[in-house]
Amino acid sequence: MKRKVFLKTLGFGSASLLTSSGILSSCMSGMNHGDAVVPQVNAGLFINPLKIPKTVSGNTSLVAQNTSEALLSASKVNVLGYGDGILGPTIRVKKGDNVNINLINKLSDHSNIHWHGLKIPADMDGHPDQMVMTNETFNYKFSINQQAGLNWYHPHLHESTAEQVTQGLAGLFIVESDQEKSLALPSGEFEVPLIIQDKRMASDGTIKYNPTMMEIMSGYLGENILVNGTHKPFLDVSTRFYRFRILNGSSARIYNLSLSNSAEFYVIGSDGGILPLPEKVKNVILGSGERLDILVDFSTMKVGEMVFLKSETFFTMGNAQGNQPFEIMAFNVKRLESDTFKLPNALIPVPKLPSTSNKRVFTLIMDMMSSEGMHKINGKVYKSGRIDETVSLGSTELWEFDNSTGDEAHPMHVHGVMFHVVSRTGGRNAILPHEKGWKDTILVAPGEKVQVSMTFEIKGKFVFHCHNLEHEDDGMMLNFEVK
Ligand SMILES: [Cu+2]
Repeated sequence: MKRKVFLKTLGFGSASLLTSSGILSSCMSGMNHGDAVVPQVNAGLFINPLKIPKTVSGNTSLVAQNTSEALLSASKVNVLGYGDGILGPTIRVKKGDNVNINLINKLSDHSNIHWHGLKIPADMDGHPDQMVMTNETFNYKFSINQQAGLNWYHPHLHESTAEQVTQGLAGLFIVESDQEKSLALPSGEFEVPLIIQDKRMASDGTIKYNPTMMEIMSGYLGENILVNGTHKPFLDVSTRFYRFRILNGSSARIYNLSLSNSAEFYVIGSDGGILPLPEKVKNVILGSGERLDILVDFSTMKVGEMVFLKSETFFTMGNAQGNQPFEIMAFNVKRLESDTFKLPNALIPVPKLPSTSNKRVFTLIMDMMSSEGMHKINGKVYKSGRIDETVSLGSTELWEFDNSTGDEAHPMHVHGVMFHVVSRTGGRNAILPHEKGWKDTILVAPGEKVQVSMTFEIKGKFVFHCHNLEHEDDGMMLNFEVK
């Protein structure tokens, strides 16, 4: 919700806000995460076949529009999408390809597209200043000069990204390469995209987005978990390896992904591509905007068995998150199949970045008395046109996200680069298995300081921000210019 709209619902005009801080503070006193009403994820049977978004090339048109989809029942409800139904197609390109995509905006509001994870020119990146108005078309044209990986696309508007994404505007953007092909990873029907999103819904399935002030702080969590727009989905699998390409496309919800039979699985990639080595894990905590590339070996399971992808509890990400374990989707082991796939010992080497002592520190705070947004980076909320940081083209820098005094998790995303995670101190105190490759979004838990290192190869104006979309819309975003 736009802050000015939110203030109206509290009964304050923005003009009266500065003089009514006493009223505002008494209204908010005692408000903390412990008070946040966190909806419990609904139980139910996993009876809906998993929908798979259609795949298109990098020469296409995306029509952002009002459309409809059956979500909770057989009857369709209004949603947003980049075509017919919720979400958008999976765009699949190869390293070296030229991409030419028209965004046709048929929404009643302005929109744009941010290509999350793509290293492309600043004027194609979907900066919040680059709006595509109703009934206008924008031609996104760029070439793909990066390693294979799972990226995604979504609107990027200051103050209303969360609403458009939650209503359905998001899709996957997969980059392939010959190097990746040489690994002979499971492909075709054995490579399955999973866009995990939580939604708050009316009983007919209509998606609701109207966060309260507490939810702007804690994140707007939904009681329904959808995968690729499918509620309570199942997938029939055979006794072999599958590759799952997972996006946490939720506005705020963090998942602690695991398998219900406690089986180990292999992380082979994260935001920016394939890891140097497969990492055997039992669970991965994934924040909003982060991606995960995993291999699951169903040959260890019996035909007739059902195993769930689930989210376990966790207690490291603030009081609103992780309180409840829940199932996300079911895998029905249906067919016996021999598998020729062998897990490689090594995957794709990740080049080292030059070491650097150029360091910037970004302190993440929440300021409930703020007359602007509550979520601040170095004491500031987002302001269009103000350049907050200037970076030299070609330089390598260390950026530290300091959440040591915070009590909410912040998945911090930097546009226009891929970074390496250099250190995490406090909190979980480690670089986690899925953080050992290229990343563009890093989950910074309460109590943590995380340092990332990156080389700025593209000039122009970009943003970096928290990918908890309620926090982002509240202003937790700054501009930086590379020149
Ligand atoms: Cu945040």
